[in-house]
Amino acid sequence: MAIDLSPEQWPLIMGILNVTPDSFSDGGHFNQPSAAIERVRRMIEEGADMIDIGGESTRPGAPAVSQEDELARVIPVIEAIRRDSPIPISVDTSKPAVMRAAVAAGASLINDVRALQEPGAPEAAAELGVPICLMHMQGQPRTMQANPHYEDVVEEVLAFLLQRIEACQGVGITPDKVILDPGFGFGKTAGHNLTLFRELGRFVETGYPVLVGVSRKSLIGKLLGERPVEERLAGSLALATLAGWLGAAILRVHDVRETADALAMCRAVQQA
Ligand code: 7PJ
Repeated sequence: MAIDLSPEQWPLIMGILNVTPDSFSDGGHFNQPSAAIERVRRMIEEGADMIDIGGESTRPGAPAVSQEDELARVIPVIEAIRRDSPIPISVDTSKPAVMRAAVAAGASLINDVRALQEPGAPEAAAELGVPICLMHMQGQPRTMQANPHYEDVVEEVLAFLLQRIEACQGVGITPDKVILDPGFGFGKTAGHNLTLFRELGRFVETGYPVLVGVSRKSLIGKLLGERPVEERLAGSLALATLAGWLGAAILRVHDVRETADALAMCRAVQQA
């Protein structure tokens, strides 16, 4: 099913389904299609507008995954979800072959934390014609948190994303297909993340839909005195509400029901 990105529907909830053996907050629970289906059905009941499926762990320090492994993790799960429900599926990948196979299996959005910088990725996205989320990352997952540095984090992240949009246009990806994401936690200190969050309006002002992913991230753990990942729900909801208030189009979250409740409050106040 195609994703409706019209602003009347914002913010949409993207429920996270990790099919990696090592994701930091729900790792290894959902890599059997049957377990994944149960989890997805639950997220749909709870109010998810789409499901994001990723087979490459991009948490800090995570090792690279081969194309074969990524395909083997992701494609059977996409096929199983597609047989079970019409919920829109996003595929979290940087690899052109995975993009192609995922869309053939029923995915209708590409979520690329490398913003189509892998060889062949822009061409694959153009050919597939689905919306594409371009995310900013400084460095690579294995080393990105070692020593993040910016002169001006907002200007640099914005400039990167605008440059990636140009690259997309160069291969024929039209502006209506582009979603932007500042990439919270990807080569950023807590201070960088907070500045980007405060200035989210700068990204929203570009006119492109903005995706925000902060659910359970270490930024929240840090701000709450090294809070473990299972105890970051309230912090995640506060940031989800703020992101909704600031104009985010899509929130990528683990806790769908709670986020839907928080956003209902946000929407009610905005529409009063
Ligand atoms: C993000 C993502 C994010 C987008 C991950 C985690 C790490 N994709 N994939 N934005 N984060 N677009 O969930 O903590 O922030 S994986």
